[in-house]
Amino acid sequence: MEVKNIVVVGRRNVGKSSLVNMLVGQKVAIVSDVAGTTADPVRKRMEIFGVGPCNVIDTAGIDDVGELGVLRVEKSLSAAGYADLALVVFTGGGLTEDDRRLIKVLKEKRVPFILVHNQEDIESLSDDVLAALAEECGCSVVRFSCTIGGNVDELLGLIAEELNKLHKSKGLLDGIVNEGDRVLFVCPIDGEAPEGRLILPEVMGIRSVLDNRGVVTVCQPLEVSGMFPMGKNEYGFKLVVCDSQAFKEVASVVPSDVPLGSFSILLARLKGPFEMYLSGVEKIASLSDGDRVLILESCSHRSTCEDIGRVKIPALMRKVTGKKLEFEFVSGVDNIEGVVEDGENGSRYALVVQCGGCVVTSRVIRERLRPFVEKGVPVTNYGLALAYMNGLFTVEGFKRFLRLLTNF
Ligand SMILES: Nc1nc2c(ncn2[C@@H]2O[C@H](COP(=O)(O)OP(=O)(O)O)[C@@H](O)[C@H]2O)c(=O)[nH]1
Ligand SMILES: [Mg+2]
Repeated sequence: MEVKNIVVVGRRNVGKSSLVNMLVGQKVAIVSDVAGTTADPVRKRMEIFGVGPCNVIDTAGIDDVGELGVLRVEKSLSAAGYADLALVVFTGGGLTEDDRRLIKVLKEKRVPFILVHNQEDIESLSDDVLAALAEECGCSVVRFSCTIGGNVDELLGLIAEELNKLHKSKGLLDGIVNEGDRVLFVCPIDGEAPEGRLILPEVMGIRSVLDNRGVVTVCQPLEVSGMFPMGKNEYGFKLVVCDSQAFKEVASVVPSDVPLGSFSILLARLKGPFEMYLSGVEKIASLSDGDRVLILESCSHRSTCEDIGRVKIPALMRKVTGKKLEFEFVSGVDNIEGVVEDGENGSRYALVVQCGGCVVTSRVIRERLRPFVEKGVPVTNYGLALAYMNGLFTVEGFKRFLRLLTNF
């Protein structure tokens, strides 16, 4: 399950750290009346009823000053950019210039936010100002006091509501499968399958078909031919989705007029800028000797993903293009600004390949890719790059599958 990131932002001393402590119910962040106590973003995992696991991230004040202060502000804003939801803490009965600048950044980065007026026990937010702010910012505004407490549950309820808005539009097959549509999932149960269960994308897919009132049939590769008697789509499957490993085997028995794709491509569509990935993947065909390819891994300790990104993709790309390519790797979700800036005109990379991002949110992926996209560097992802290099783009069923994904 995706872990949602909730970032707490605002000026210094408005009670951000106090609020984080209240939310997670323990003292994880240092609270003090000395402005600038919180330096680096501090994250704490918690479970929110109706949402699931969340990281609550405490940040330094966005009005910090001085050489280090400016760096801290940058870190806070960068953390805010990755968030699924921001809690903007403010005090004193209204927004300041700094608060408004922060809100502008959140809007630019399309991060939903809730305004939390803290220290209500010192100065209260008037009804008029509250209504005006809700109107102006298009968000919920909550009165709060960390000293008095009391309405933590109300705030948690609003947080859940906001995060669920986001969540609802996120099924693997949303927009593709409609009521009554039949879908065939091919899930190999081989040595790589986990003991006693299905892998996450398969489960997400089944759930999404059900959410959209479709009908899903699940089988292993050997049984696929039986689903198409006489090589005809007699059961009227709208599409077939299989594990990438089994693609060739399955493609040989599925009629060519049936869209045939893989879970990794569906995941790519859900998790990233899909149209961009699609045009970016074509760059592979025009790579030249000496070109640098950047591989972005969003998780750092997954041996299977690591093998795909560090070994399989570079080897296949060198083989398919026949060019002398250089590969660089960045793992984890660290800031990549240093990597991006390192070029005279534009970027030093000819292509960026992003991993499937199974453990991060789509917002994190988009934010990571944004600097490259802004510099005009083609970006694509593991699933699409592998499909392209394995020749899937010339398979009729796969072409139909891509059309289904982009034309709804
Ligand atoms: N009176 C009052 N003081 C608060 C409230 N929330 C936080 N404080 C105090 O404000 C100061 C700054 O709080 P802190 O959480 O460190 O703020 P941050 O810099 O935004 O993280 C501390 O002395 C807190 O005890 C509140 O609701 N009411
Ligand atoms: Mg603090």
